[in-house]
Amino acid sequence: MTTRFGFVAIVGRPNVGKSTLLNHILGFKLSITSRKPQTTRHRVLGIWTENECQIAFVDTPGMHTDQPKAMNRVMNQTAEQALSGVDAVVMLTDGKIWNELDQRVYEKVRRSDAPKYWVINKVDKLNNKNELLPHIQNTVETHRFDEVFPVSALKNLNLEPLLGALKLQMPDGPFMYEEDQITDRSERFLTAEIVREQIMRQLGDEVPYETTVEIESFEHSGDRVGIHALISVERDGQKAILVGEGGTRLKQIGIEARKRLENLLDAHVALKLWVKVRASWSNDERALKSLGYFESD
Ligand SMILES: Nc1nc2c(ncn2[C@@H]2O[C@H](COP(=O)(O)OP(=O)(O)OP(=O)(O)O)[C@@H](O)[C@H]2O)c(=O)[nH]1
Ligand SMILES: [Mg+2]
Repeated sequence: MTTRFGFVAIVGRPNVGKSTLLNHILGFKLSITSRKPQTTRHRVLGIWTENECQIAFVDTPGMHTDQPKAMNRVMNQTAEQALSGVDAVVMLTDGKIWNELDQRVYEKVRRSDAPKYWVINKVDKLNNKNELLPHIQNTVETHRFDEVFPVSALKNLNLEPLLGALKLQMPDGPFMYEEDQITDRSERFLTAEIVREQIMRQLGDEVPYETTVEIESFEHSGDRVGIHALISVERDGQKAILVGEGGTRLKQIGIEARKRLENLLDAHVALKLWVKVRASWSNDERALKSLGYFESD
């Protein structure tokens, strides 16, 4: 059997639904999602295998405006680097919107030699799909895409034709991953992400962007997994909000994260969360590196 294997980068500005698209293609909730922009911070590989074709999808942080903070720089770099050496690029936008940030993403996408697919996501929010036609016509006059796919990642609408087009672009070659492998990321990484997802989802805007999660210990014993996770924030006030009155907020984060972890790990999970103040970690290159925020090394 001749097999095919290739990489596909999923790029776009924050919050357009990149991680949701990846999860729905895989049929598995791999990459964390939330209503807040800048949920994804790391490159996450999602591996999709069907019959003779394997595609490694690269989920990326949303490309946003250049901001002085080191972490924003790193997130933008991670997204841009994902464009090199891939066999196809999927650029996502949201409904009828094409704004300045989308344009900035396009400027990067344009430089790639790979086939480029424009995926217009969240079409379930439109009353009438015909509303999209003028938007598509106007945009493709000045932007070069190989094909356009209006989809709803959340509702699994129209994902098959997109996958069909991507499959055709994958070069002949051996699979790079096992057929049942779903990601290149470790259980520890996914565990830290699941805790961070709850922080993104349960807290307002002030805390999550200056929060990071490290797994201090991760121990299997029989059908139980014991996990200690350390949450770092930048200021005392953030710690107080995160912990909540009498520890209620932290407890709720732990409860929700544990449910997802038991699913992921298929085991009973004992999860302990700690919160520590570590001043300005998100603007300190060395701290970022030690926390795993440099993907290119
Ligand atoms: N209505 C609707 N909502 C969607 C769709 N796809 C994603 N969303 C929602 O959009 C929000 C952002 O989704 P994510 O998948 O986290 O977006 P992202 O592009 O990965 O965001 P960043 O990682 O922050 O760049 C979430 O609340 C999703 O549920 C869709 O097809 N329809
Ligand atoms: Mg994401």
